[in-house]
Amino acid sequence: MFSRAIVRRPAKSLVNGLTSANLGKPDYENALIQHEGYINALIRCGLEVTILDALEDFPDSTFVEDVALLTPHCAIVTNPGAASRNGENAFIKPALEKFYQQIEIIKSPGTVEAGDIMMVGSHFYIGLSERTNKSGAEQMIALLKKHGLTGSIVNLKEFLHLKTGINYLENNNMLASGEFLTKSEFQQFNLTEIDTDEAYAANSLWINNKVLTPKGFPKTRQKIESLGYEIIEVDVSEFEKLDGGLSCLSLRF
Ligand code: CIR
Repeated sequence: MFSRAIVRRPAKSLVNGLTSANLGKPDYENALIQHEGYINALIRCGLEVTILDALEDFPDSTFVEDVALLTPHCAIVTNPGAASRNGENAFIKPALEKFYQQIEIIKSPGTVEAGDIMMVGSHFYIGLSERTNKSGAEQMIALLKKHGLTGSIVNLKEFLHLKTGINYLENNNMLASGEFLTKSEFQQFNLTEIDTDEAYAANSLWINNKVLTPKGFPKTRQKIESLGYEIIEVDVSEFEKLDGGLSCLSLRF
């Protein structure tokens, strides 16, 4: 169970964020409204939410999940692989110091964005992507080990980050899309296939036995409901325009 979350307000520069989505530029005012809706959903899940100020120099900084991995034992500040995001990491550390005594850091040449990391109990799956390299993943595994946790590497080709295409809903339930459906390490889980035309909703988010799903993906919603979860639908269409999903918008711990 989680008790807290950290989010960062979208910057006006959000409109210049990285994207491959081809859905047009996000609307800043609407993004602010949707971000508020997202915070309200976290509160409905029982979380106390810390809201950090926008960082205008970093258009993608609202995707705060990528700059740290928060575990029950330690926090690990990452080193983003995207040039325009490298530097966001320095701004998360002060916020984490309020909650964590043990803060570790991923160092160059290692790069990690924590959207590539999926927590399953005390094990962490780490995707090797365009943003997370082998050195970063190996540093991450060593740091996890130091704190009594384990990690393993997953290769990926089709998705921006690991959790763009696969997410754990606890109770052995996992949502998976595309290349993740057939990977051997995930066959031990109860895999729910997310159709290609709803692949964005593979990034649905378990929080305290509720599941946040993006608005507008009815097949996925129905599949998650049939697993027995209460759904909270959240409109994050402005963030979808920047390849960002529900998990990307917060750190939960
Ligand atoms: C980026 O390309 O870095 C942002 N536009 C989207 C980041 C999404 N974060 C995530 O999947 N954890």
